[in-house]
Amino acid sequence: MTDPQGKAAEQADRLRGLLERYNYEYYVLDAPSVPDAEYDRLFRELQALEAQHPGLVTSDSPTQRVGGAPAAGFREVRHSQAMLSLNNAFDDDDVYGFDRRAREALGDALGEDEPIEYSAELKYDGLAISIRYEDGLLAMAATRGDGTTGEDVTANVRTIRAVPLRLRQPRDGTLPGLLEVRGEVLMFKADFETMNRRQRDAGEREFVNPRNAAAGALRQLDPTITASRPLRFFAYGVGADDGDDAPATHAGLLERLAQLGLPVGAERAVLRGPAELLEFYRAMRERRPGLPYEIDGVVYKVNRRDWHERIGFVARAPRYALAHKFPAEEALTELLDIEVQVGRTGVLTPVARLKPVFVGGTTVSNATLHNVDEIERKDLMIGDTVVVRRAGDVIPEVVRALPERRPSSESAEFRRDYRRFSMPQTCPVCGSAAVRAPGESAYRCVGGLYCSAQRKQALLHFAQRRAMDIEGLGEKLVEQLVDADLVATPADLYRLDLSTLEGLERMGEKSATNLIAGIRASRRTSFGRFLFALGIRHVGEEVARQLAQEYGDLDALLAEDWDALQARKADLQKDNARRRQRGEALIPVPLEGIGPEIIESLRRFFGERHNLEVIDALRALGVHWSAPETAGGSRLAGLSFVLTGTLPTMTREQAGELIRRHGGSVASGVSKKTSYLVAGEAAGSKLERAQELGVEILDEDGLLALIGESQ
Ligand code: 9MJ
Repeated sequence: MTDPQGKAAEQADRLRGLLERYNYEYYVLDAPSVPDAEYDRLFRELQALEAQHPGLVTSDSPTQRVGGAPAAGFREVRHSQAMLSLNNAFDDDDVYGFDRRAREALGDALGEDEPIEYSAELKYDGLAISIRYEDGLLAMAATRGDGTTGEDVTANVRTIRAVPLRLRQPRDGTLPGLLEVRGEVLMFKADFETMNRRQRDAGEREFVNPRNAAAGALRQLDPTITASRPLRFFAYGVGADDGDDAPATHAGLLERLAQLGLPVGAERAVLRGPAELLEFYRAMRERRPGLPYEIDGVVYKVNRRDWHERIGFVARAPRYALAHKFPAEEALTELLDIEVQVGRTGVLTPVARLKPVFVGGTTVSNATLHNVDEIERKDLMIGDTVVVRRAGDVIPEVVRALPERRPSSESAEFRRDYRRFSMPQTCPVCGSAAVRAPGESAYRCVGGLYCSAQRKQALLHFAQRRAMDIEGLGEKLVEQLVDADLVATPADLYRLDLSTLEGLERMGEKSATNLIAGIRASRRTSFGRFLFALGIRHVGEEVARQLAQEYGDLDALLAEDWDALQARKADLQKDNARRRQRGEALIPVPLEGIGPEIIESLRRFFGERHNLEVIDALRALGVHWSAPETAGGSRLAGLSFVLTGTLPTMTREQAGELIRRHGGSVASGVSKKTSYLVAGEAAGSKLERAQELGVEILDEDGLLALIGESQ
């Protein structure tokens, strides 16, 4: 072809093909092959070309997702096949009952001991829609509505890039003449956060959760607004379908939808019998917090589609499918009071006392409020009705208040039951001043170890498993020991005797003997653990380990001139900056990664006579360490590990210790620098991240083999 029009048509075709392919890779395969900027560049090129040659514009061109003027309202549409709702299950019994009823309905079709095969998938927390494709082209999209009649939201759904405007030609098979795809429109958590940040920056109202944001976006009369909201789509079923290759199973149907270029969730499985369904449910409940989108449960569907009719319906819900819901992560309750807790480093933390409420699978009666700024930002009043959230294993938190539930501020009720919180000027435990350092949001009690709350927390920190690992020394006991003035510093623990302990509440001879043994056993430790146990501000496990490795022993650390070290580091860093510019080799900086804040904290801690006395006393009472940190050799030197999931024979702490003993390091998050991810049972988002980055993945045996310890 040589004529310019023909050339332009060819180029427009080529651009559309590329854009469709990149879109498909991004939204359906979840495996983009080009940067977003390249997509945008090609898109603009196509736009320019179509502007020059308006005759070349096709209705399924990627440039035609947003079009048309705002509508006055949505047209009603009748679904050609009803959009079903699902029956819900809330516990194991409901799932067994579902399986039993399906078996009964199937009768002879099923062998006596033959389990029913199910297709299991996630239950996306979004909005159900139906999208009609005619000869492969998106013709109409409608909300579920009441299941029979919904609203025509075609213009809005066309703006969702995850929804193809044209179905892909499947490798084997033909395009159906008519296909109604059913699925869920939703918003990813990260996109929701970004969008809310933008709203906040622009002084606009924030959205409550991704589901509401998605619903709001879909119901916009102006599709350009919908286009600016990051919506996604997952397909999970069909309505009308005149394809000549109708799959025999639901799993096969999902596979066919994916073949046609529709996004289908990757977390799905074919399972046999109710016990396997429950296993799937539990695994997904574990993975829920790490998923990029919100789910409110899982869905089971009898896999054989010809059995669906046999099993039938009850009211409007099929008996061949079941939604097994997770416990709700948010609930409403009453904010009864705000109390102030004192932490190990003296930080005063406001804590909400709540009317007990069942949320996220447990009863919650306390929740963190983080700090005063948060209370102000959320405009909380004691007496308010509040939303409490408990997601996965995270600490329950008060998300927001419902100020619209407050009685009028003039009313007697309001004056009686509602009040604002203010931070006390003094520590509620010891009465010392509570001060707020400039630039910090936290108030801190200046009482130090004079403050019994800080003393208790310091002792618990000292005794914890990852520090001195004193078995049997829990919160209740520390409370008693401090309140009875039996223990003031960690050294006092090693002075306790049997008769003193036996005199305590709920302390028999046996537990007292065990505790004494636990305390004695803790005396043998490692230098790193000991440093961590001291509770020096900013010195966590990893920094403590680094210090232990660098100094080897306590005396070297105590002899350090911190001011001189600080100056030396600063000089070297300046020197290195110059060397880097000139392309010269860099000089290693001591305690790389340990910044001025930590060094200042060390200087203060070891400059305090009282602390040195406690350390001397601990040593005099038999606390000791011998093993250098890399006693096991250095097979893993220079390698960085991340641990996730449950390992078969050791805890993650033990595996970490093992890695470090062989010279490796352990980080908390997966990055390009990670050498290996060690993954156990129920590994979640870290595993996904490692797979994305191509980080090598090991199981426990693999780790042992690497070290050379496997038999
Ligand atoms: C959701 N919400 O993810 C169904 N759903 O199937 C899945 N909803 C459904 N399936 C039949 N995965 C009616 C509704």
